[in-house]
Amino acid sequence: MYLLRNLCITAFFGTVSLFIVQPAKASLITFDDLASGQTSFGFDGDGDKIDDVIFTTTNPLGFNISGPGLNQVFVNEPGLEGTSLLDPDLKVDFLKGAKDFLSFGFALDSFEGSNTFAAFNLFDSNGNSLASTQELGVLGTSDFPEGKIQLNFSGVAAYGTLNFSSNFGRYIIDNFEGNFGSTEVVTSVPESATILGSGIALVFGALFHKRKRK
Ligand SMILES: [Ca+2]
Ligand SMILES: [Ca+2]
Ligand SMILES: [Ca+2]
Repeated sequence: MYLLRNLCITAFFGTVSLFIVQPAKASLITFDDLASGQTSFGFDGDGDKIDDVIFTTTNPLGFNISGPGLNQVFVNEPGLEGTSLLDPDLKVDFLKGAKDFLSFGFALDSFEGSNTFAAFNLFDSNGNSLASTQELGVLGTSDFPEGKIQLNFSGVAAYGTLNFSSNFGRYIIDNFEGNFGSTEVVTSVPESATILGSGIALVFGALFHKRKRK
């Protein structure tokens, strides 16, 4: 009887801890395995060999991996570098959707000014606009204007377009962060909760055992 009750309590607390879902943790795309000349770059967050996020350009010359060089605030080369002469210059598809927020750093081959900016537009699967933002590049610790785009939104984003404007026609982005629906949401058994559950079960079990003996 004692053993059965103890087992039931252990099972109960074990089940409770199983349903604790860890908070969403964002994924970071570093572009460290991008090769120069590619016209698309895929990110496979969950390692199932199917890309979850794909960046593409219509420029047949493709991307480069290095831009302004040392001392950048928001870019750690390699990054994704390309022409800013198109509109948009870059498209990003979220094959499993993106949620809550997206952010990335950028640098522009340009002087500072009102024509030195990065713009980001986000759409759902029906092509409806979810959110958009535009940031001026400003001189920091490198020789090139830089900035960081941060876009918070509700709903599920299917794709985004990026447009850059710079005097000398080039941009670079890096550290593209977001919840892409692949590796971020993890349902698991947090160790501390399981240990706590087992501990409580043991204490309860011991109490029942004592009472029965009395
Ligand atoms: Ca990088
Ligand atoms: Ca995948
Ligand atoms: Ca452009």
